[in-house]
Amino acid sequence: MTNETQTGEQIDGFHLLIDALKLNGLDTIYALPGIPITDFTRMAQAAGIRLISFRHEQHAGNAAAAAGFLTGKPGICMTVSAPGFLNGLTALANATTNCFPMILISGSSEREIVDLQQGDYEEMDQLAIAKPLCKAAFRVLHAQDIGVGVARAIRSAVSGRPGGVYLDLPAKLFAQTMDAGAGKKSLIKVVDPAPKQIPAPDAVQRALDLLKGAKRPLIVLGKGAAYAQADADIRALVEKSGIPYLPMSMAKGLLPDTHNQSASATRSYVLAEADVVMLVGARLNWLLSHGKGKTWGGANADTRQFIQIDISPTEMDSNVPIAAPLVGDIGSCVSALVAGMGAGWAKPPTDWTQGIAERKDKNISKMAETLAANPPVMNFHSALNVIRNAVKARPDAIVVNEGANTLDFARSIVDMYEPRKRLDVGTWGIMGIGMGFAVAAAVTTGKPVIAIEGDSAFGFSGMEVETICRYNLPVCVIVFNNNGIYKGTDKNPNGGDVAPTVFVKDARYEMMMQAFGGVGVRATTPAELAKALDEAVKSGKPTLINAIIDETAGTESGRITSLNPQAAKKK
Ligand code: FYN
Ligand code: ADP
Ligand code: MG
Repeated sequence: MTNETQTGEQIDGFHLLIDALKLNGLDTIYALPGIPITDFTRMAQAAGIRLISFRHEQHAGNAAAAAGFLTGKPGICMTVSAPGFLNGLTALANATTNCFPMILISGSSEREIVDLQQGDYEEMDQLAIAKPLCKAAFRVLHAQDIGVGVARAIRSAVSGRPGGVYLDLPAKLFAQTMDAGAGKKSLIKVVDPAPKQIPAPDAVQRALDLLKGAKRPLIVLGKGAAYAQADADIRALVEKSGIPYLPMSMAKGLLPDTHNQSASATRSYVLAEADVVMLVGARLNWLLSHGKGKTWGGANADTRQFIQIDISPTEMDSNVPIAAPLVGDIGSCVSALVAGMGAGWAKPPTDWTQGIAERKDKNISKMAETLAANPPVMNFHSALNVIRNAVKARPDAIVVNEGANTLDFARSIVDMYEPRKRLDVGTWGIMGIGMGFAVAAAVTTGKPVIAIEGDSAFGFSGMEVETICRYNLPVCVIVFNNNGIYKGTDKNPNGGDVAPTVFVKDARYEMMMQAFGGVGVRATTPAELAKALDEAVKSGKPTLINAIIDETAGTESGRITSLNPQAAKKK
């Protein structure tokens, strides 16, 4: 602070924070007002920041996380202290697990009282609690440090492996004042927040050598590849190499699911048979059976080799040995591979690609038959067929998807055509992301959003339909209503209370949207569903379609029955 910067005018913590966010292009806050941030939300809105106010902090946090994934800038969530902070923390932990950049800013109680445990209003040592659940956590005590705090939060969220950051702001900080000129000078515009990380040339060559020798190569694209926004380079890698690829669920649409090199429709076969597998922004976690076991059995179980592209060096060898680790940002790694492939790159042997094509065609025809059937009571397939057609007609629409069967069936039935158009339960398989993700998708893109929700999954965030109506967002929620978790037919052997997985029969979910001025439709046939969805997408009006699904149609735990030992035994 030098004398020349002194202006005589004062600026407070509220405005320093607003200016620090604006200076870094962070123009939207997903929040829930209350002590001590109520005034902040008003002032931020008055200063031109878009303030999206939620009914529960977890959904505001999920919205910030999805905004981070879609834009590559940290999504900002703001909550009150203690319970509000804890509600937001679930979303922060989930964002970190999924490698989505977000910043949770929480107001907190005064340090002097909290540290002596003297019983302050909403007393809690929030920083200590947040630390193990996020990538980085900071507290700002002095107004002149707000600029540094925001800068550190931004860099921590988006550089290297993206993730969630916690920023603790005690109530007193907001009202602190300092000289306005010095305050302005204390703010930092972060230069190059997510610097490129160029892979080492020998690592690129090692990967190329391994790929070149492969007889049955496979590329697995994960949501890190979608996040990287290196769409053209990834397409070039796939098409120039001629290697079949498998998209993880949120990488669907990076190349259109109808691409002739997609091996989605014969997933089990390619995982079991591939001899060299190149992972691009996908971890070998439970979703890929940790790279071993039955899923990865087949002819090459003992000799299979992995190439892994990831920005995090410590991801390598996390489950199985990685023969060719390629550490760097996906854009740089993939473009280096494409350059290194040169002109005379030989496509994979045709017995591999032909074998895949045949199996895939067979499975796709089988699926087409199932989708064409129109059973007397609507089921997952006949309802999802309608959504499949709607997304084909509007490939720019964003699909949000959660549930068990509703998730699993939608993943394979609803083809995606464009990158970053599918948001789902992610790495944890978490329920409750639905309405938060839908709000962020609509707010950040302005595109139609189609939220495909199991009736159970919808319940976690259902109250946010009011938020959707309040901001008049182009979101169409489709509740797959089969009267319960997995299905609606469980019985309590003793009579009395209903079984734990069963809900109120024929619940009128559509009336929830009507209650707040949106459109609500009850659909019992594919034709009714198609009409309502078409109108929703065309009008952009907040809509909830209560799609009545055969209550006997689901299976316990969907496609992950193996993780539910009791259900697996019953099967
Ligand atoms: C896929 N398939 C298709 C198609 N797409 N057949 C025909 N046409 C098309 N377009 C086939 C594919 O080859 C598989 O058959 C099968 O359909 C399922 O494909 P999917 O969904 O890609 O694969 P799978 O085995 O379910 O994937 C494993 C998984 C996935 C772990 C990645 O289940 C997943 O993402 N699960 C998340 C679950 C979750 O989080 N649930 C929330 C908690 S629910 P085969 O090749 O014959 O195998 C709490 O209960
Ligand atoms: P999926 O669930 O789709 O398989 P994961 O979340 O398991 O995907 O994996 C995403 C991976 O992508 C993480 O290991 C993360 O470090 C990595 N990643 C994220 N962004 C980038 C990037 N820009 N460059 C390289 N790797 C990235
Ligand atoms: Mg259900």
